[in-house]
Amino acid sequence: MKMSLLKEVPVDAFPQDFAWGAATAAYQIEGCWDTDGKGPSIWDTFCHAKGRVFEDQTGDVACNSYQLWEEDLKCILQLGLTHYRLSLSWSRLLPDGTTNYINPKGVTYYNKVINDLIANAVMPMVTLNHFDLPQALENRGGWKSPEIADVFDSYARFCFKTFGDRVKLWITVNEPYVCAKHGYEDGLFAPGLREPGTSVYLVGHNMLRAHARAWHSYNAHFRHLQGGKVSIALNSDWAEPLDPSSPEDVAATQRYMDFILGWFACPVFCTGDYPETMRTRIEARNLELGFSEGPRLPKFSEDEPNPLGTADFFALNYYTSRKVKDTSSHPSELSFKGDQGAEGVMDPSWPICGLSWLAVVPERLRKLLNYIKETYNNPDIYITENGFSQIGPVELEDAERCQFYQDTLQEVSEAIRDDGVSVKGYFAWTLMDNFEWAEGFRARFGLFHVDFSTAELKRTVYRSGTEYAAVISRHRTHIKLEKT
Ligand code: GBH
Repeated sequence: MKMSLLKEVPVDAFPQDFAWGAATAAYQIEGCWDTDGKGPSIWDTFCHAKGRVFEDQTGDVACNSYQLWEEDLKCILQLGLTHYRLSLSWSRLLPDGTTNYINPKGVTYYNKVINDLIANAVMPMVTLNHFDLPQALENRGGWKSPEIADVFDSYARFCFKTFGDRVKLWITVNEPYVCAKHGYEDGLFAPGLREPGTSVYLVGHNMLRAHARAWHSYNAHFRHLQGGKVSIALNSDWAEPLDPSSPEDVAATQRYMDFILGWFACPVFCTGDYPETMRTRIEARNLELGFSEGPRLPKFSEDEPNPLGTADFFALNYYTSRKVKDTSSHPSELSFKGDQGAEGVMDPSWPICGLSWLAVVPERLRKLLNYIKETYNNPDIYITENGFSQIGPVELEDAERCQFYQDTLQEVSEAIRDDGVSVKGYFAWTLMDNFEWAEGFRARFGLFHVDFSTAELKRTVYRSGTEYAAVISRHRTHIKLEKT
């Protein structure tokens, strides 16, 4: 018997109904990009355009989960997950993005996934949109167009109506920050636009409007029948000042957090508007740069539901942290970074796992959880993503990732037990190696390895998967003992 690397996770610190999960996203796993009536999404277009993704790889096949769902289910059961987070491909259900035409094969597929999960006592958490906007909607302006809120709301209602008798945990959109910043500011993600300092805020705004509309629809028409919960998944780094004795760095650190997390969390959980720091900085920069075409950071209209109060829990995606230095007086062009006036750097002592942006600092997760508790009025928190990537030769004996999960779950347990943070669940990113967006298949985050070199796409558990399963199983045993 090998020594267990996760044996020290104090399972007794986790509540009995804690959600032990893993997460995936449709475009990253499903493949069958044009099978059975699926319409294209912006990620299909983006990958097919060449030059955008590592080695021009695509999600055309990915893990082929559209055909191999039962293999995924085996992985889920082998881990003993209590929850599984998946996303729906909007254009598989609604090929042109609207409810004018519903693709019955898409409905059948997700019904099977959801029913199989429930038959095995695994609770689904379903994300309505994880980056893969229908291309037909992009052609009408996509997230930049104000009408998207209405179209998204119709899609959301359709999903609540179709799947909501069984799905009780919903995420409207995944990571509006990443979608807006990488999709419209840097062009790293679909739709690949580089429109610095303008579209990013418009897209973020319309995502918030769309989310708020969908939450209100659920609240008014479905909650009393279905009794579920709806939120929006927000990614955030943890930030701390590079020089703690510099008031400029301290202020920049707050701005850094405000421009990532506060941008969305403040409207939803705090004030119903963007953080004051964002408004102030952006207005000051408009004057400085002589920019006069509109407010850039839009205002929430009185004529539609405000985002305040439109989340039934806090959904956090956490990966990494930064030390922040003030750059507010550096000259710069119109851009999000320039507005933020803060630069995040890595501490040279922090180890990097795989991807260059991913410094491994699990202990900062506890700080971020406490920050959320203090700043956003002690919400119930689900960690909807967190993980560790591998690059280079495949190592099924992924001791470093095991250590990462050990350290992370230790931090979560302390946040719960010692700090009183209401953490309700943890979703490892990700169930299995998959299409890591612009990085293609070279970065592997899975608890299962997927062999992309043959058509079988065989799933094999990593050591970390086995160890995560052991933690979940120990928690189950602990609950049984407590009950007797
Ligand atoms: C999440 O996105 C996604 O929800 C998930 O689908 C994804 O697989 C997972 O995280 C792992 O990445 O510093 O210029 O190199 C996170 C998206 C993309 C955010 C890369 C940070 C760094 C770009 N991340 N980005 S750069």
